[in-house]
Amino acid sequence: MAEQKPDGDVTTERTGRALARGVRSAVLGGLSGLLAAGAALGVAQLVAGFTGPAGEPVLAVGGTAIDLTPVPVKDFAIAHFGSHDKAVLLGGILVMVAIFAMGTGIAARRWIGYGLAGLAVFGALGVAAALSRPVSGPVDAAPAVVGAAAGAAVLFLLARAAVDPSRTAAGPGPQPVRPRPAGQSQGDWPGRRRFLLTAAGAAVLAAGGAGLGQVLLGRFSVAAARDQIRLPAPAVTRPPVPPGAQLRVPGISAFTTPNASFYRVDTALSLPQVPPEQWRLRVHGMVARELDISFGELLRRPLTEADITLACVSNQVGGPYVGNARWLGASLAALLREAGVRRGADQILSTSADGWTCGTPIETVLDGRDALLAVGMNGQPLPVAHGFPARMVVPGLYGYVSATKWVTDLEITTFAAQRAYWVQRGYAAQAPIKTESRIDVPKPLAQLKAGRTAVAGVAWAPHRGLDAVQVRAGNGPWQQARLAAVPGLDTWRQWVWLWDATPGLHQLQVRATDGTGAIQPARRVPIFPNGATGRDTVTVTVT
Ligand SMILES: Nc1nc2c(c(=O)[nH]1)N[C@H]1C(S)=C(S)[C@@H](COP(=O)(O)O)O[C@H]1N2
Ligand SMILES: [Mo]
Repeated sequence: MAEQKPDGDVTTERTGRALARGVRSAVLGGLSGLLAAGAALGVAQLVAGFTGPAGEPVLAVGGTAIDLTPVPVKDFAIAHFGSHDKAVLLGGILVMVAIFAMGTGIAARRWIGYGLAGLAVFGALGVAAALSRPVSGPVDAAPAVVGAAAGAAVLFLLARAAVDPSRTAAGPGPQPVRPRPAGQSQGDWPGRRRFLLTAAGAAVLAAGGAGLGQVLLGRFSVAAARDQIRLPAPAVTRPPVPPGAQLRVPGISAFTTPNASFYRVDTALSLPQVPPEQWRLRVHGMVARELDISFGELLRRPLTEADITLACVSNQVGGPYVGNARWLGASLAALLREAGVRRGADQILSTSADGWTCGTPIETVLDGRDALLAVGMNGQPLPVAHGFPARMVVPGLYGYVSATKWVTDLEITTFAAQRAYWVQRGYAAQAPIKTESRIDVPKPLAQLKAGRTAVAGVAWAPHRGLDAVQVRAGNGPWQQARLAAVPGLDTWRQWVWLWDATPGLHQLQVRATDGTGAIQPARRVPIFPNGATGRDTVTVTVT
């Protein structure tokens, strides 16, 4: 373009210098924006280290995003990212912050007001998110406010350092080109040293604030308090799980899922840290007597052991969001009887320390099943990820209508009067776990040798019990699988079928029959609004 001009040489040099200056300005602007945002987040984390985790702006924005996420997007996230959905969300937020910060930094090169406005927006979002969390107080606005102020100071100092003295005014339009001072190269610009020093200071502020904040936030961890807990012996013990519950088939799901590999599903971006000495459970609403019990009082109640399979409504056919544990807890029914449920009440609306809500039918809790206020899982205090210090577990109901973790409040009410978290988002208010079966081995697309092959897995219909499992290859006849022993009606059940595999491509299919004689439906329905149905199918090649 410049070459076409008659005064080519001068114009080319001038255009080249202008271009270099433009690129440099964009790089400096983008970098300044990133450093300002980094300092803002670092300082915010440091302040949150004093005021508490609820005000940490990235987590607050993430938590708000989760609550506002439309159901289909949430189902997509759970299906595609699984337990990594939270890491993906946080990563996405940080990428968006970085892009916004670079844009703001570049705009701030034109006029610092744009930059300050950008940081104000950034801070306001953080404040709004922090204050709208169910468990936050006014003090939780502090991290975002102080962080945004720190970011603004950093942006201002960087802008002042990086100002180009060869430009007379900060306004747009052509700028006079001044001769470069002798001995100064293209990469060397006035203010460079000052900019670099300021940038290094901002980076230290960002990293130091984040690191120190992280350490301070560690004060809120309940890991040490959990280690101190000694669970009392159960008043109602169960015999050990019968050895016959575990088939000797390599690759089959363990009958008792170890705590460390138990699936985790919840809306909590950072795990609620509820100190047991501060924990209280309030039982109120349509009751004769309100109750308010401490963790010590809960441990002094008669505790029951029970093997119960927990399943998530978001589990796809064949999916991983199901697990079985031996729980230890106080009877929920006994607690309700003590409070005296008033006539007409039909729902327990339970609330967690982080403000999530869950609606459970009172009738189900009172019908004699082992509905628990659990404190132990497989011989350990509840892991923090699974609800420490106390959670609900009710056999036969999907987790979102029964299994409140970090539970602190039970309101006795009606389904007509109150809708819980997922019910507000369209999920069914009544959600018994559907009869399901899963093929654990062989794995999908496995290459097998012809001959005797174990096809095995688990099937569940908690509280109805599991009576039969049938398997077939291709369109062959349904064959009875052998069922493992079970300790009761409330757990899943292992099954195995010895298949005489012949060469070719085969589709293996499974279906279960529950204790009422009903066969698991073949019809595929999606997770929404009350759980998926269909048959788990695995395709294998036999040679
Ligand atoms: N506080 C709280 N409790 C909760 C949830 C939640 O989001 N918050 N999710 C529920 C759902 S949908 C399921 S399936 C179970 C999962 O329990 P787990 O994570 O211990 O496997 O917890 C339930 N309890
Ligand atoms: Mo769930």
